Amino acid sequence: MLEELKGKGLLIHHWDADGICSAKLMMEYLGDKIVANKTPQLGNYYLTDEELKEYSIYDFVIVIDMNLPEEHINTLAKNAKIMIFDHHLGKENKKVFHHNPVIKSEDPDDYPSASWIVNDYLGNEVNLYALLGIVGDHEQKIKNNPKFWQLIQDFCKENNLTFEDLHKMVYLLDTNYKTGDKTSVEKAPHILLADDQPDNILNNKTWNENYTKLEEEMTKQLNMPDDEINGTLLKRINTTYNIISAITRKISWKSGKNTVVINTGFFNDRDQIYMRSNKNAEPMIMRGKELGFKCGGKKEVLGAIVPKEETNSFVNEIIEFLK
Ligand SMILES: [Mn+2]
Repeated sequence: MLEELKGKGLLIHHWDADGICSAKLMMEYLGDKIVANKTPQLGNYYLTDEELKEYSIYDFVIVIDMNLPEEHINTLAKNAKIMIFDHHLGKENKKVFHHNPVIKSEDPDDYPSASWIVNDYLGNEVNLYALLGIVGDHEQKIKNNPKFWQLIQDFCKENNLTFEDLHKMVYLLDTNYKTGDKTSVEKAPHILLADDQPDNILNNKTWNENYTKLEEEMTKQLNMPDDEINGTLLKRINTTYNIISAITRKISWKSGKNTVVINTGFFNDRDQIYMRSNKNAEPMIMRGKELGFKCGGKKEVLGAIVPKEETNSFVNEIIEFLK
């Protein structure tokens, strides 16, 4: 399939470490056939009208680690050949090449990241970038996945790295989106392509400076009190940093409880809502979409962008759902 791609290609990827590492792998494989790589406006799991227009000039578009709305994919497909590589929940789009084992009823534990799916599809051996995507999406939790935990340990041993080194690398890659810097996210795969050594990530000056700033903000937000309603931890934050998913993870993994976080500070007109649950989040994701929100997620995760006046009622529904 990839061999048949002709002309000028655009790569659209998620802004996190998994998206960046997947992009690096795909750009390495396709070389100068990819003339541009873009991430959506940070926080948007969709494309704006301007982006859709701007992206209509390419011969092919590859979308990685993002479940963009079906109608946006279909719009892009009017002018270009589309290939999607993803592991988020959603509906299969049969009109385009849609490589997502998770929506084809495969076990998500066997496909822990987009980077793994892409690397496997490309026929590459296990490498740093395939694994960084996994560590980025699962962090410490990957230790509960015997197959991949073994692979990671073997890789670390062979390459004189520790799991903590990998964890630090993904954290550094994630600083690009957490500080709200879209251009830096788009530059990151090029930085990885230019130098394949782990130290290229670990010693990156800007990413390390970001890291310090973000640690301070995370600590500040985590120290604010949470509420608990019917066994669900609820936290309201007001920050311009895109750290809602990191905050939600920290709280839910530490407590083992269902967690809902609301950030009122990222968008002017809308709130970010994030949930981590101990049960399958899919019905709630569908409900969010039904209500017309930008909403998506994975087995145990929901992320939504909600008009401010609808935040409370949606949060109440989530808490009811989790009860
Ligand atoms: Mn991912």
